[in-house]
Amino acid sequence: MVRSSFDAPCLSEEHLRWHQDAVQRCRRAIIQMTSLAASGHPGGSLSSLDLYLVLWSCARVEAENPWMDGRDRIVVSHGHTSPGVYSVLAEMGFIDGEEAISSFRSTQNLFEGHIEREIPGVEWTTGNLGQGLSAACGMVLGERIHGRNCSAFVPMGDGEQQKGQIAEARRFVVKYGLHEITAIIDRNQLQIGGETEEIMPQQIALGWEADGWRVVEVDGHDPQQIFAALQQAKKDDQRPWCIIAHTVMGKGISFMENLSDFHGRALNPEELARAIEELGEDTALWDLEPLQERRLRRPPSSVPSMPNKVPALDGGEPVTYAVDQKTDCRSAFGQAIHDVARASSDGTLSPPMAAFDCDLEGSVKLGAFHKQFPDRFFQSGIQEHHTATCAGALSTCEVTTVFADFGVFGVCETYNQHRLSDINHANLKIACTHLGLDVGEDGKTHQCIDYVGLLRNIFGMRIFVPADPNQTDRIVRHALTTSGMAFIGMGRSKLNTITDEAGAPFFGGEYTFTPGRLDLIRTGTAGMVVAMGTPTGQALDAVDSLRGEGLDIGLAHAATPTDLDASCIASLAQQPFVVTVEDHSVRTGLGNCIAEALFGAGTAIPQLRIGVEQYAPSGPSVEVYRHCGLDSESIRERVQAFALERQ
Ligand SMILES: Cc1ncc(C[n+]2csc(CCOP(=O)(O)OP(=O)(O)O)c2C)c(N)n1
Repeated sequence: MVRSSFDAPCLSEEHLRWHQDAVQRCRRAIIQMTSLAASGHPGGSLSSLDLYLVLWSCARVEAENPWMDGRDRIVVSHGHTSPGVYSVLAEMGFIDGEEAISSFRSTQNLFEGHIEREIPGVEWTTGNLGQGLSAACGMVLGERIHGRNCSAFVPMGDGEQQKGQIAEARRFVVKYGLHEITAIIDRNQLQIGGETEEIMPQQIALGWEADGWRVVEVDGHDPQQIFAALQQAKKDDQRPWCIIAHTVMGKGISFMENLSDFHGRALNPEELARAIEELGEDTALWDLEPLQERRLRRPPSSVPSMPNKVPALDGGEPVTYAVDQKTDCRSAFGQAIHDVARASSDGTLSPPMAAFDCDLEGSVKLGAFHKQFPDRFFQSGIQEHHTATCAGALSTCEVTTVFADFGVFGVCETYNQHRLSDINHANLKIACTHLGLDVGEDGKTHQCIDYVGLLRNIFGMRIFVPADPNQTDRIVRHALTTSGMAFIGMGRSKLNTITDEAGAPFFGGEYTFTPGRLDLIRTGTAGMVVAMGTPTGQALDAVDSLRGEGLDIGLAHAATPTDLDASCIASLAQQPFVVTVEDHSVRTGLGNCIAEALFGAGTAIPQLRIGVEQYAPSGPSVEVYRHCGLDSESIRERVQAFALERQ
């Protein structure tokens, strides 16, 4: 293997000779890998191959130390070119080539169909096209926050350029002067369905230039040209560069060249024999059998994986909002994140934290954080897809990162970005306001009534839904100081403080937030109301009124609806019935979670689900809740009727 650096004047003769030999070995590996797996994407792997070889042999990355701080980041955005990436990583000593070839696309190993961040040398799991540039932005910000410098290179497909998130990301790069980033487009003119210009005409160069990038075009199979463009891009500290590399799909195997058919198809046995011949090798010596045998034997993976680093933050002192101090959960969130940031700052240094906003700063209450830590606040505009990915990637760089937005944009609009961030072991905190029906007069377009149903599919996501500002304060401090993905959901309105039977703040003072626990606000034996989030105050009024009439109903709050303690469920199962109250779709929210948990515990008690049954109209929140039967009087009536039916 020959290595160089972008500080060298050009690629040496020795490097060029090695490159030509290495290209052949990698082509061989790509063909072997995809043929053994009988699937995969050889076409784009072959067209991107020269780019990958120049990048991995010249960037500041080390096979011996693949996760070193301050390394350059090679973020391959068109993750389907995994055979090309794996072949080059093997060539550069990051991974064992035989293991990659024999286990490609098999369940025993990490060499998946699309590149995985777990593989040394791979920075971000991609495959959902359009997200790589955003991820690179997060990584470069992460290095900057830690006072280090790196370059980031983002190879992408040309069909991929159709994806809108890329335009969002390139504007962000220019706004924040992230000139460390260089985009490299594999312009092979083809995508799955044929010619890129036929599938969707696009002015690739003009688009990038219009957003402030310097665009250059190179022969994507000439290593010296690729090197020169990358070197100049790296030197330019004024503008980011986009290198359009003209390539040939299927490069190096004549009958595969310029055919979109080979975008995502492995060779059949006859084609394989022809390819071997073209690679100048003896078919008889090209024995796939040992590799096939190894594939079937399924030896365990020997691949070490990227360590997860999470900063230790100081949660600070919890705040208690008094009973007469009516406020909204989002303000409590704004106060708590600011508190944690202050408690975690080291003298004049900002904390290892960051917050992203999409043009809703005042509404999502990031003002205080922004004011005190302007270098940690990122105004990303109405570009939620980019923001979600960028924030997710930054959160993997030892920076606790908050993405604050309205529920409907921060969850519904960006679900797939969060899913990919979770797959990438992100540590993102998604703080959503204007959740449920509590959006003011904005109406059904803005009512996020499906967040539990959506987010519970994301295996690493913890879902936190506070009942009032006091619980919001505790939950925000908990989410920021514990690792992993977390969602905090809050409404818009000022809420009454939830009180205990003595009239003191229930979630204040000595209260500590414990995930999984059902917080028992009122004990009772005639049935239990379990509420979630904003309507909890209404449920409390309803329950207190029924208790005043002699019906001994209890009230619990489920702040972690998808993760309920077995012991809490066991005591709930002792009740004659349960009524769930939520401003979430009744089809997929708290009611479902409780029903599942009870069923899982082997109990079935009668259940009434009060929730949102249809898209709701515009109107002041109080009226919208009444319209949907989620005001205290409607809840009281339905609980009473349900109790009576069971007597
Ligand atoms: C968001 C998203 N939509 C669709 C796909 C399915 N898909 C995989 S590759 C591909 C075509 C990509 O074309 P291009 O970027 O030109 O890559 P190449 O054909 O050169 O390998 C599509 C549509 C995807 N992976 N991600």
